[in-house]
Amino acid sequence: MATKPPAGDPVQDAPRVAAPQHAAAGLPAIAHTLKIAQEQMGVMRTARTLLKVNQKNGFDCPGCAWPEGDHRHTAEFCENGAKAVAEEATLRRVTPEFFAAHPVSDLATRSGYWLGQQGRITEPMLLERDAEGGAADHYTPVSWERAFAIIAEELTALASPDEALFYTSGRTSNEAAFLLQLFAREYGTNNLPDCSNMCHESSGSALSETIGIGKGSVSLEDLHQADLIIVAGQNPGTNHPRMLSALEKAKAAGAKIISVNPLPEAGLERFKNPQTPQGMIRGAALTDLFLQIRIGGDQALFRLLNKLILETPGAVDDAFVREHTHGYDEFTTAAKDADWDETLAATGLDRGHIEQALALVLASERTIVCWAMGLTQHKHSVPTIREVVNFLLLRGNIGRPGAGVCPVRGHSNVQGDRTMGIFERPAPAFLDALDKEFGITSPRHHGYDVVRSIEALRDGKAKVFFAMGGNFVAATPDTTVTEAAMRRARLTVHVSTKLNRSHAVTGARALILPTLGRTDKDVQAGGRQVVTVEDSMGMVHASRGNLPPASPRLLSEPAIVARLARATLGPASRTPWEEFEKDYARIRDRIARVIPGFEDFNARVARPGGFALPHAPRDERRFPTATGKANFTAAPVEFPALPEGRLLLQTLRSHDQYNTTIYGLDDRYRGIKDGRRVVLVNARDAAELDLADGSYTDLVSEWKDGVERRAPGFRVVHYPTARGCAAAYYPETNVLVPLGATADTSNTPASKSVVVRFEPGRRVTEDSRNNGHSGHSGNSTHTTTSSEPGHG
Ligand SMILES: Nc1nc2c(c(=O)[nH]1)N[C@H]1C(S)=C(S)[C@@H](COP(=O)(O)OP(=O)(O)OC[C@H]3O[C@@H](n4cnc5c(=O)[nH]c(N)nc54)[C@H](O)[C@@H]3O)O[C@H]1N2
Ligand SMILES: Nc1nc2c(c(=O)[nH]1)N[C@H]1C(S)=C(S)[C@@H](COP(=O)(O)OP(=O)(O)OC[C@H]3O[C@@H](n4cnc5c(=O)[nH]c(N)nc54)[C@H](O)[C@@H]3O)O[C@H]1N2
Ligand SMILES: [Mo]
Repeated sequence: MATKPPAGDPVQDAPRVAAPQHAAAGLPAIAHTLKIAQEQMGVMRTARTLLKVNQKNGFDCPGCAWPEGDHRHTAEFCENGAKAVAEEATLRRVTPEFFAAHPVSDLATRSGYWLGQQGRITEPMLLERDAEGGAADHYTPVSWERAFAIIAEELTALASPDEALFYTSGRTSNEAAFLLQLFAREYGTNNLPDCSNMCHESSGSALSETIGIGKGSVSLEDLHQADLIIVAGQNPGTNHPRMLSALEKAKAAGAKIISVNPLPEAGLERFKNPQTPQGMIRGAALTDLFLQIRIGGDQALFRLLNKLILETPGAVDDAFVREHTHGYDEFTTAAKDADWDETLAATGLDRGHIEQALALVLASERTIVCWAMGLTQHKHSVPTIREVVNFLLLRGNIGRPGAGVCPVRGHSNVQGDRTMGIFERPAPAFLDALDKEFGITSPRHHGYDVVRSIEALRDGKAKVFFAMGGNFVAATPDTTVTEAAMRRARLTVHVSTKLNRSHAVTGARALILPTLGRTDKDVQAGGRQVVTVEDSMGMVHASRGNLPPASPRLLSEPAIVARLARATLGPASRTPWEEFEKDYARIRDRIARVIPGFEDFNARVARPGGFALPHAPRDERRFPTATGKANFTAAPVEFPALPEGRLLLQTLRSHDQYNTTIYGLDDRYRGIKDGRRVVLVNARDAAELDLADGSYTDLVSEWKDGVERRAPGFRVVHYPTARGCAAAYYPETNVLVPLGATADTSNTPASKSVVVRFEPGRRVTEDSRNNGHSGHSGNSTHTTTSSEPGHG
């Protein structure tokens, strides 16, 4: 049975490159899925597990947050969902013997791919400074009791609760998330940074201000009914594959699709639906109009479209504007200034394309705009998304069937975690309800988000770091700075399923707390448990794992928080933590009493398919903003400036990764095989910059702080990206993203628009990776990529 991890740690910068593909899914997707799944799980478990994904009595796919819909196929096929499941349900194990054989100094030289391939963690592990105060080099097994005692000891020793940080990655269930934020607040801090800070925070910021709720306003049914769907800054073929079925269905009903992207993404070009015979062979063309935009040009594009709509007689929905909106005059004044030349420069598009887009927009009665990281991770992301809202408001495209805003979320429960109160800037009304229910006094001052957490660690203001999932040091920007900051902590704790880079970059003491994943059966004193999640469209439903847990020594996430709370808060806490651990229905009872929309939670989530959370703009065209109306906004148009000889680098996902989890070394749709250290550059830019295809280059980022950040040894690939733009995979390129380069208002790292220059480089070989690595120089010249040590 092929469940052994690969022996070596392959060098990742010598890929084979072929032409990019023009269609997604189809037979190769099935073949590739079965290969990866069987390597990890064997044949039987593959069949048993994959049949349960997203079924009404099964578990919620840990892949993405795309909704399931009512008519689920048996095994709605999704290649990358299957890979996410295989990664978790693997039969490989990381045992105490593994840690005895691999000191932390060894783990620190390994790639993220190698670490993840080792399997599920089976026991709580502790790394502790030795008697002389030096750092120990091995994790050793520790009892759960001792682990909680250590965390409690460190937390109670802090001068202030605000010296502790509680990070959440978006796979955490509603129940665990609710307990974690309750514990943090009862303990005394709002320091609840989460992956959302790096992800859709810009969407949340822009939407709450303009429509009054930071979530999307469409259902799956709306997508099926739309006349026009604009997909901007998103690669669904890889990151939300089930969305392609929805787009296919919309097309079949007559919808048009515009895709706005610097890259021609295969999934948006053509979808070969493996569910239907004709889909497998021919597939459906999806995109009607491809706007190959320059990175960061979207605000300018939407602003000009808005001006053109305003100039078209009868194009504005006057009644909607009058009745439901605020700020129209100021907005129209700003929009009138939109300028063709400036827009063409900002977007790199030609006039004809924009006119075609306008024609499709004017012909549509029901328009939806979908977006993801291509819009959220720029300095001007919040005004960009506000401009998208202006665009939809103009023609009344919010709060009626087939129309609306559709930020497509990433992690499977990232939206639910926020609903549960994982937020460093909670609303006072939320805290009031929490305090009333539990008889506690939550702190009212804001906590740290992700970037501010790193700064606090760096500056010695935060000393204990606790992560509910995720891979903090690899996912965050400015790797060299971040890793040095993390090493200053007194204690770092990771609740994890799999090994990752963050376990090798630790504070003075470090704990790994192994936990159940979505696929694992969860049995507590009160019987078999289910958890709940919220998808990208505000549907809440149950998730029930069915596999025997990876080890008998795992605790569930709710159990970990409950025990941590008891150890830390002691008998003074009146919260019934023990009851919560025994029976998650008791947690849901409390959620029902604290969070609006969850009334009668247990009964409603027991229904197949769950229930929809209320959404005032969608349901009743009511906009709970400061003005009581939907707000037009009028920000100045911005776009990134590009100095001579530089390109704008976006850091994105390959087809074989889930964020920092690397499933494999291929990016099939983009024609890349066996390697990740590649940089995609337009052939004409490459000619000007003297970057031959197949040559090796160092990427050097330029930022106003004057610090030089370098990621060495990338293979140049000539690729049909927009002019002036380049693309390379994250997390290897996070070393290039300055900590201070964030979006205005949302503070999201601007990881999609990094100004880089190119210097001749060399392939990183097996030897150079094991010698040349200095993990945390922290001084003015950063010359290593410490997130993928050795590959840099
Ligand atoms: N298999 C798989 N699924 C995933 C994930 C994964 O890693 N693997 N990650 C999950 C998570 S947490 C998230 S947030 C989502 C991420 O989903 P995506 O946002 O689709 O992920 P990225 O790979 O970052 O792709 C960004 C897209 O935006 C485009 N883009 C970049 N800059 C611009 C720009 O300035 N303007 C426009 N219009 N387009 C631009 C890029 O070319 C690319 O197509 O996926 C989720 N699902
Ligand atoms: N340069 C650049 N940086 C980025 C991005 C980018 O596009 N470019 N994207 C950003 C985005 S959108 C996001 S969301 C973040 C992602 O940031 P994170 O969410 O922190 O990172 P992941 O790689 O998703 O976390 C993977 C780890 O989660 C753990 N895990 C998996 N399942 C479970 C579970 O069920 N329970 C627990 N407790 N742990 C589990 C495993 O140990 C695994 O190693 O990265 C951000 N960083
Ligand atoms: Mo994300």
